[in-house]
Amino acid sequence: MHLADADLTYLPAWLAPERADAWLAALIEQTPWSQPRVRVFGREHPVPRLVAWYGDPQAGYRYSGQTHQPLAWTPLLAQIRRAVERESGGSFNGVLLNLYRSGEDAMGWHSDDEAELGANPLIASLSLGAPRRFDLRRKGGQRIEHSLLLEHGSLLVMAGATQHHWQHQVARTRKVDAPRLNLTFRLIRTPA
Ligand SMILES: O=C(O)CCC(=O)C(=O)O
Ligand SMILES: [Mn+2]
Repeated sequence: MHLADADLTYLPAWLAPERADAWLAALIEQTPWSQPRVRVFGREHPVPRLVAWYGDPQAGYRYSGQTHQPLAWTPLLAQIRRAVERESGGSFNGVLLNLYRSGEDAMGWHSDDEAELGANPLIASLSLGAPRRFDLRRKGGQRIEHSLLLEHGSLLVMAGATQHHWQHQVARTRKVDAPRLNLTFRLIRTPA
């Protein structure tokens, strides 16, 4: 797929379905989920999903307006990290887990352009569970210019200047009532 000023590689069946099923079940069950609260226009709301941040001890990361100290890599997450590094050619010191419990859970428009990630971050995103639509629009734009259906066991690699020019979202939908787990592997260059 070609999108100007973006560098996206989508591998739909990166994992065999049985392996994807096993990882999904184990990760949902092993993870100490939390639901941060964010201030939007002066009012506090819980984010519409559950999250966990894992990483090397120094990989503090700021998201949803708070600094998060990493949980220690589990054997399973360390194994997944190695597989994702081999595939993407990147090296990562943290992974953000987002659990969308149903189509009611979502993530609003943003770019992964936090200063801690440096310029042109490589981000590898593993999706497990219910397929959800991943939309892209230009920064400063309103129109969705491209959408990908992120399937069970798929890997999406975002590289180059993608985060500089584009925003992404996972919108709410009434069409999905099953959970989806997304893992985004990141390299924190200057810890928060
Ligand atoms: O759930 C997804 O596919 C996207 C997650 C995401 O954009 C993020 O964690 O920054
Ligand atoms: Mn993102």
